[in-house]
Amino acid sequence: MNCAYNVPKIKESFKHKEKPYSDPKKSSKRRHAGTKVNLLLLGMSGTGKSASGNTILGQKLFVSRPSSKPVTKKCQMEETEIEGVHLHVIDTPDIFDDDMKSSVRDKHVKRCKQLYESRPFVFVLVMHVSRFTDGERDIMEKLENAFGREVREKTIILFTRGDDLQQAGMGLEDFLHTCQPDLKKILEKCGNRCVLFENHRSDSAQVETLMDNVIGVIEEKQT
Ligand SMILES: Nc1nc2c(ncn2[C@@H]2O[C@H](COP(=O)(O)OP(=O)(O)O)[C@@H](O)[C@H]2O)c(=O)[nH]1
Ligand SMILES: [Mg+2]
Repeated sequence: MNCAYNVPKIKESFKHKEKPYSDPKKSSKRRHAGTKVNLLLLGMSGTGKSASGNTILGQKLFVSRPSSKPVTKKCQMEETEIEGVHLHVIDTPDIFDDDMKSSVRDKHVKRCKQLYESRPFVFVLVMHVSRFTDGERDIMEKLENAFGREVREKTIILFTRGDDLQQAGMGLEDFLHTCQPDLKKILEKCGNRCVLFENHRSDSAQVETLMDNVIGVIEEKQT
């Protein structure tokens, strides 16, 4: 009897004391509505930079196709708005290509800087989930040489071909636990910020996860 009598009382006090639940991610996103961000897609040829750009944009604006030769020859910028954040997505050629003349590389790096430096920016280093090449072992050093030491605080690693993992019955966590020590070091240098994309799927959750990381980088910069 007592119990039955007390129930409404407890509920009433709960109602007055507790604040309505607020998802911290959602309120952080609301705070960033109207923010302008440049995303620079970087990585080796064929890793899926252009395809990932198209997934972020929600439309095929960058040329992406299988090829033994680089397909993207120059920087291209497109824009979109996601959850109120105004994004400039910048696709790039493979500026880490050892066959590229240093004068050509310098020209691309200069162009990238012109495109991204006007607003808060985030680097997205695109890597193929099941292919880690020799050229990628020192990719952070190459990035730092080109763009400066702040790349460490501003880089998110985006692994493509998420379906390869799924077909092997693995998730991103399993992959990260079992990956090569050199890849682990790269991840550590980027604060372990990474996301998994499958560009053959138009799944908005992968873009949302990327946006959570982008906002994380921008907020760290402000504090
Ligand atoms: N299965 C699969 N293929 C992908 C994915 N991302 C890119 N590709 C393919 O990989 C090839 C190279 O992609 P592209 O975007 O041109 O690479 P980029 O040279 O880094 O710009 C294309 O045939 C894409 O369709 C992915 O997530 N899954
Ligand atoms: Mg490309």
